Amino acid sequence: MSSSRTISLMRFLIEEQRAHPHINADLRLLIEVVARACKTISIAVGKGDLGGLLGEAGSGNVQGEAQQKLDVLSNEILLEANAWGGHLAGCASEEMDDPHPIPDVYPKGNYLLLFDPLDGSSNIDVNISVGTIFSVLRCPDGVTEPRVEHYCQAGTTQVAAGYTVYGPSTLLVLTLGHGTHVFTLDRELGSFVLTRRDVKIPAETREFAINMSNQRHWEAPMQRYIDDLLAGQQGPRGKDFNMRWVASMVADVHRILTRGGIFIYPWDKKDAAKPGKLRLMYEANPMAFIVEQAGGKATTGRERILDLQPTALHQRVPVFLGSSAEVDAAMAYHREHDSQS
Ligand code: P6P
Repeated sequence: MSSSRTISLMRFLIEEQRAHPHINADLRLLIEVVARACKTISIAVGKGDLGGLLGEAGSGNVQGEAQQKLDVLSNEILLEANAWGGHLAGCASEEMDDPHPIPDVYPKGNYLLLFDPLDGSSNIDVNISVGTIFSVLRCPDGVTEPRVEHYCQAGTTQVAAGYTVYGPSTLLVLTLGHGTHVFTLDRELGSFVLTRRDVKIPAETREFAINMSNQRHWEAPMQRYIDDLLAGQQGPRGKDFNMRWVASMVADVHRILTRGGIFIYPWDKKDAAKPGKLRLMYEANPMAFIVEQAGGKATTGRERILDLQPTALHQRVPVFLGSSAEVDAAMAYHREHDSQS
């Protein structure tokens, strides 16, 4: 039950607004609307087979991926929730080729919302945790019909970012630029309650997350880095490592946020034209903001993700993120390789 000790998301946002004036009423409304939409998604995901929403929708998205029914529903829930509030100038989604304008019947606001409505959705049919990832940008002054170029802002310009995990409990992880905080959905109250304030990722780790089946396709420094992790105590790193790979970025990142680790989705030559698998604008950038606010690091293996200047809405990027000392160690392998080539 709620008590004066429990801090709801709404109370947290009001107290953050008092402390940081850039958090205005529209941004507060945006976060609350997205959180409410994620509660609806959590209910739909939680029904599993009983909801008649498992399996493929029979359509594909701009990524060339088959859409799950819940991908389509989650996308629609987020679009509908954010249409009427007057806080957004537009939305962009992994599931839509082009930016989505706010219908003319509603007032427009000063923020741009980008999201992956249901990350890891290929895991839904096997009942593994999935989630929503979102990023908030300011719409450039004077722009009322934002186009792709208005969304293509560096990750350092984000005003907020978050993800949810629809797992044993439903969690909302949020940063507004002043720390990373965790809220747990109290299903009796129907609201998110602050359960961890200002999370910090341990700088060191013995755990890495990567899809090892791609190993033969990685570039040389990546091969050497992982080989040295696998060599354990007898190897150059002088300690044994553990591996985890959920194949849901939200689940892997949340484990890292909670106990440390490094998450890597590097470039591989399976499809050499693609710079990586994960999308910059609504996966890598929001996760990088969240991780950095928790004291971690997020790079491409060579440069800071948040500094990248985007050129396309759905562009992909290699991702190394998590415990700062381990991200530095992985970058050192790439730096040494590059200095010799
Ligand atoms: P793989 C899910 O499709 C996703 O975008 C991320 O959530 C996840 O980390 C990655 O792809 C998994 O990729 O190649 O292991 O299936």
